[in-house]
Amino acid sequence: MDIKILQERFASHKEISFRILGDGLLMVNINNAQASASISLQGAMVTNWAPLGQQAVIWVSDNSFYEAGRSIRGGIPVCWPWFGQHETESSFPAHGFVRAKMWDLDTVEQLDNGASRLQFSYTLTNEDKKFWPHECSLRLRVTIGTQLEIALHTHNSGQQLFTISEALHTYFNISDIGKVSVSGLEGGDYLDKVEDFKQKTQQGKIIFNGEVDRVYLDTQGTCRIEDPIMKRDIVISKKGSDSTVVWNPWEERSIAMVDMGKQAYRTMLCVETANAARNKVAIAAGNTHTMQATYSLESR
Ligand code: TA6
Repeated sequence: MDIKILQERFASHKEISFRILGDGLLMVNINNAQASASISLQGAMVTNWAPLGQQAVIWVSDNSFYEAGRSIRGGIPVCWPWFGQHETESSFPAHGFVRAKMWDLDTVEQLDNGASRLQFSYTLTNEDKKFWPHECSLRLRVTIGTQLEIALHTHNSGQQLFTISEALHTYFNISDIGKVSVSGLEGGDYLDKVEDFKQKTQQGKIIFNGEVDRVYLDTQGTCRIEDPIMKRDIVISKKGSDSTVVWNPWEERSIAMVDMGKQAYRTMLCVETANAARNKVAIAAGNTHTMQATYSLESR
């Protein structure tokens, strides 16, 4: 996908612009009356969203790489067609393979309510067949306004049912991990990846004083990241998702990740809209499955 082709194709849309980041990542910037955002065409990854007058809601590491084939650390990675490690092939990339692939930007719409709606698609290549031998098409619809809405559509265009796990692996920008809490998952069962996937039940709100890496199962409700320092709640609602992943790497894991940095974990928190573990999704031939997350801010 060439920047000049995109600039010509969407020349009438004054609310978007294109630029090259790092050593060649093609980005689309959106500035409308309600918000600003940035999306990398590699992975169709939202790397920034801020409603007008608000601090950034999406976090990206200061040490992130911006290079072809490597997922940016932060933003909203699209994990598909599996979440986490592949079930049987340890050599396969974690979180699937589409987050490091070039997607197409197909349409840009200016909605009546002032939001901008961009639709991306990824067409699997022959090379991808070694990871995923099924006929299917993938679309991501991003709506940028006072809310951010992300919808991931998987269409099974083949003759056989297939099963996926998936996540919108969103990194949220917070004041300090020691000061925030997450509500909405109270009483939920979760797999604790820090204790070898041991199943536990969430008691009260989630607070953070060490590494947290949990897959909450059978959870369809709205979550909130409550941030008393930034005086805001980040409200996370969803459709078509039965799992919610909560992750903060804490200091030791943060230091071990070359694209994170020693203190980076203090100002980020992942609350991911997902279908994972026993919530994997079977998609019959000819059917389309949609998983959608919507983010909004409320003052505290
Ligand atoms: O969603 C949490 C998690 O599965 C963690 O276990 C950690 O691996 C994180 O994703 C980041 O994964 P990545 O492959 O992007 O480094």
